Amino acid sequence: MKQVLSVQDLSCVGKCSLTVALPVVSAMGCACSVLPTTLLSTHTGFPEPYRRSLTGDMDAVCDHWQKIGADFDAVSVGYLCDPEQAAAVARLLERFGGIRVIDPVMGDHGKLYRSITEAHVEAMRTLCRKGTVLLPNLTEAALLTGLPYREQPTREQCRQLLAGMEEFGAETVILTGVSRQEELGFVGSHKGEEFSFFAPKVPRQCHGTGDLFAAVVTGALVLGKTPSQAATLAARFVARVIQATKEATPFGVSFEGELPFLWQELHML
Ligand code: PXL
Repeated sequence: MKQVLSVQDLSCVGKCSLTVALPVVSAMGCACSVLPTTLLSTHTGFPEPYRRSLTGDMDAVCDHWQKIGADFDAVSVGYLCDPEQAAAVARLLERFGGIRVIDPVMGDHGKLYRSITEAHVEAMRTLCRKGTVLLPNLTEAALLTGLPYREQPTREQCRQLLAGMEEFGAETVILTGVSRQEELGFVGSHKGEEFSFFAPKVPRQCHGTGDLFAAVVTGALVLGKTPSQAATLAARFVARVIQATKEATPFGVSFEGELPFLWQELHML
């Protein structure tokens, strides 16, 4: 069985990060190990969550894994709380192998999430240099590359963002949340070759969908699918999940009932 390690926060209420990666990766038939980087009572979309950083525990956890011979076919990195945590994850990626999927979660719609600083952005630039696959949204790609943020970039502007992100050295870059008039999708490049996918836009802002996308991409890649297949499956799954979510709230999306779709579509590829 393929072994995935998911490295991100454990937000106890409000589906995102580990609470979506675990069920999704498992539903795809892969084993999902976890390294919670911070314990939060909720994600930061709720006011004033309780939080306890686990940055100081990460190296000791990795030491133990190395002792018992644990290793992974893919490591998937999501939301990190501070620059020190990004440095600890960079050390982890030196020790454990496989495909490194990095979602540089820092903001959306042109704005940083609460508590993300310029030092954090700089630490994420360093971390991105260790990725095989980078999954920035438009906001994160603009922040990381220094290019201007645009709500609806043209094809050429997407290409410039992709080219800027490619300079971090990853094989694959997928720009997520690319908005056109009536459509939403992604634009990617794999070893310089472009691919994209767009679906009709559902006018609903749902929390945690980027984390779902990253989990599906990781599962599909570790099972040997191409980056284009993996990202298209992820986008179709997320579109269904948004459709199934009747009311967008910070508690999260209704992805559970769509897991059989994910399994079926995965096995049709
Ligand atoms: O879904 C991204 C995410 C993950 N984890 C935490 C967050 C966010 C976005 O706000 O706050 C803690």
